[in-house]
Amino acid sequence: MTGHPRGVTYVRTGNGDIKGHSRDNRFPHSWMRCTMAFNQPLGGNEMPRFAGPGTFMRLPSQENAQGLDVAFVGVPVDAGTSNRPGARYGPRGVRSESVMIRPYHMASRAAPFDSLQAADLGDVPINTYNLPKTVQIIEAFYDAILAHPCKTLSIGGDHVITLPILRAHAKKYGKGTIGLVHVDAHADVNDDMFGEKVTHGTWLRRAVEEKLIDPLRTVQIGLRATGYAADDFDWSRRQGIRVVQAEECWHRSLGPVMDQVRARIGGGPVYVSFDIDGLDPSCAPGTGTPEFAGLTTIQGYEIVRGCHGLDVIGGDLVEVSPAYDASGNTAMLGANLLYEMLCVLPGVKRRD
Ligand SMILES: [Mn+2]
Repeated sequence: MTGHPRGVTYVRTGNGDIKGHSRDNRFPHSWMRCTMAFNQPLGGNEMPRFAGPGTFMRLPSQENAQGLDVAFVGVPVDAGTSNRPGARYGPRGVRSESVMIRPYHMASRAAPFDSLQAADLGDVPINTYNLPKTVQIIEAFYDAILAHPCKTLSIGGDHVITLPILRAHAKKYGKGTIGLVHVDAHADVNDDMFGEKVTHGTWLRRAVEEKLIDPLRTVQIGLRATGYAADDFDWSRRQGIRVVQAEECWHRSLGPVMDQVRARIGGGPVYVSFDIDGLDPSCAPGTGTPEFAGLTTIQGYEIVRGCHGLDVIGGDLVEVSPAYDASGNTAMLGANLLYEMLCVLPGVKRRD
């Protein structure tokens, strides 16, 4: 049962028939799903969690963004990675572990699948032998999605993917207008790596230089550990970016930090880019460039939930590398953070 036309309500009648449908034995418990006007994730009481489709939360898959409010997209790239590889398997790993997530958000009462038409658009068909071409392929893929009134929640892939995604968004929303909430252990503002200008450690510098984002409405949270020079963090500050180093977060709730972030970003479009390595390796070991003394899982949730009320236009969760994720928990955490992003998108209803 995929792709309910928006606005159509299906009602289960006394004899088990579904009004508007002939009886469909494939979905014996379909009453709940069929009262919904929007696509629903396949529930754990309809199909065992370890089975069924391999889409994000087992949502319907769709070929293009027609009729969607939000699309999940996999970007299976790790050619931009500087150390441990494997983020190319991130989309598959995150989708696989997303089966545990239920549609209703208990704490905020957000019911995203009552409010938005969502589907999984599958993966960007990147060229794994050619990073520059891959970056072009990603941008064109997002251009096609953003031609529709549809937002994207992307599953990385290493952090290089955020550059072409932002290039596409800047064409739609305007150069220099997009604010950025960037969670990461690393500033990602190197000028080059091995002479290459587009990598997972340079994308943010390129985004500032190309005026894809507004540095004054950009915040980096979780930066830490070691660098080659003081400039590794100070370059960001010189552009007017607010840098919240990990030490500023230790032993604290990030609620007050997010109050400041919302005040700084204010109105206008904002994109959320969440590198799983912003969290401590005790929470998220399955990643390519881990750094210790990072944010906790709870702080990661506080950051995303703290984006509620902002005009969030999209987001990504990057750098999950399943080969270093023996338990699958890093991928599961990544899936949950994407769900948290979904719940703070404008227009998501909160149940009374
Ligand atoms: Mn990072």
